[in-house]
Amino acid sequence: MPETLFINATLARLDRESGYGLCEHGALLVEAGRIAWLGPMSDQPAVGDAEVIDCAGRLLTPGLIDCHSHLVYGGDRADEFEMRLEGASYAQIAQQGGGILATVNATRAASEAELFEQSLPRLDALLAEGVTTFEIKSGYGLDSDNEIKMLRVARQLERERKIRVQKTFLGAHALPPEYAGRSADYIERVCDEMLPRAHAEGLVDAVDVFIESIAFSLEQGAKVFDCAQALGLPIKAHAEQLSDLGGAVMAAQRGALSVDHIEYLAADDVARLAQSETVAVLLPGAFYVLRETQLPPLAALRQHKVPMALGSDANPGSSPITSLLLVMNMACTLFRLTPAEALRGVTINAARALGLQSEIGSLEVGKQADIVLWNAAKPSMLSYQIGINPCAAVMQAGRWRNQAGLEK
Ligand code: DI6
Ligand code: FE
Repeated sequence: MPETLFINATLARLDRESGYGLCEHGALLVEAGRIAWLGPMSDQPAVGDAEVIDCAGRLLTPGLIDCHSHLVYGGDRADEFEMRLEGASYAQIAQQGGGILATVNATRAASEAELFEQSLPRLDALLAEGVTTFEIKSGYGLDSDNEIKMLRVARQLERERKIRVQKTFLGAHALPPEYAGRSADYIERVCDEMLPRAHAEGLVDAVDVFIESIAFSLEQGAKVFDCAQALGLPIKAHAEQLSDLGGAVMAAQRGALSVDHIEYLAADDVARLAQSETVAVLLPGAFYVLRETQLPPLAALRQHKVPMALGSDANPGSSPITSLLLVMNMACTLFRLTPAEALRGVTINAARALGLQSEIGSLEVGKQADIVLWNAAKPSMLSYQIGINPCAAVMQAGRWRNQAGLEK
């Protein structure tokens, strides 16, 4: 693999406790798929026959990381969107077979090939904005075969596009219709059959549970975590999205990688999160689409230095969004994150939320060379603009993935 030397770059290294870690007039050397050196051009080491990329002052960041998505699913829910705007209530839509269960039906009905074909454009939209690592959850199959089918599609997307996909088992996302009124039985099935089978196929990097009044209880969540941890798998939780059931603290006390949504997390509980390494994953896309008004406890998260990450939450119901740049903008506008917090949220802190911080998420010597060159001179541009894609070129593990905007 040839060496690549970037020169005249504005490096956002994301290598410190806060801020961008900017280095202007910087250079960065890639060797054997890893970052071999970076720093001011004035200190640049001599290199042999490396490919030299003159960035002309433009910005280089680590590859973006979408640490929370449900982008593998069948069908869409545009009709429901339309019905709601024409005055139908959520309950009416549910009675007509809408909501999560509509997506469960469409996902179950789709073959693996159809699911792949439907999911690829969503993945490609995120890829085009410089995303190099994805997390993709199951959770619309809700039985062994269909959960495994979803995770196989996630693996196939990873292989097809030569990206990194972390696969998360979310069997406890909703109660399938055949278990109506028998949620304890379903959780037993998740623990005794569905999760062990998916894990045996090597399809599970982490286990997530939707702990919510409309989904599973705190005790049921804890039970699934017991099973996950007995298999040696990391855990994470959808928690405190619509109400405060204590899911985030319970998950953090068990060493969860992340707790996600957390709009209803009490500020007083944030100190308890800070006692673990758990990352707070904020999902402004769902907040926007559901027109929520309860903000996550941002002041407390900052005060206790809980790392904050951002995800697309790409899903057909509450977040039909496949733009991580738009999510960064929403995080700034709706949650009042600073642009530096937003960029950290889709790089180093997103890496932490996936347990991959020693490998990706910042520009540091030894890390995998996942690098984006932007048609922008400063990092605030990434959060500021809506509807333009400034991604010029993407390198993944030292190989060019998209170099359309690259001038050599
Ligand atoms: N929280 C959400 O907002 C989505 N899932 C979840 O756990 C909703 C998913 C959907 O409506 O399809
Ligand atoms: Fe989600």
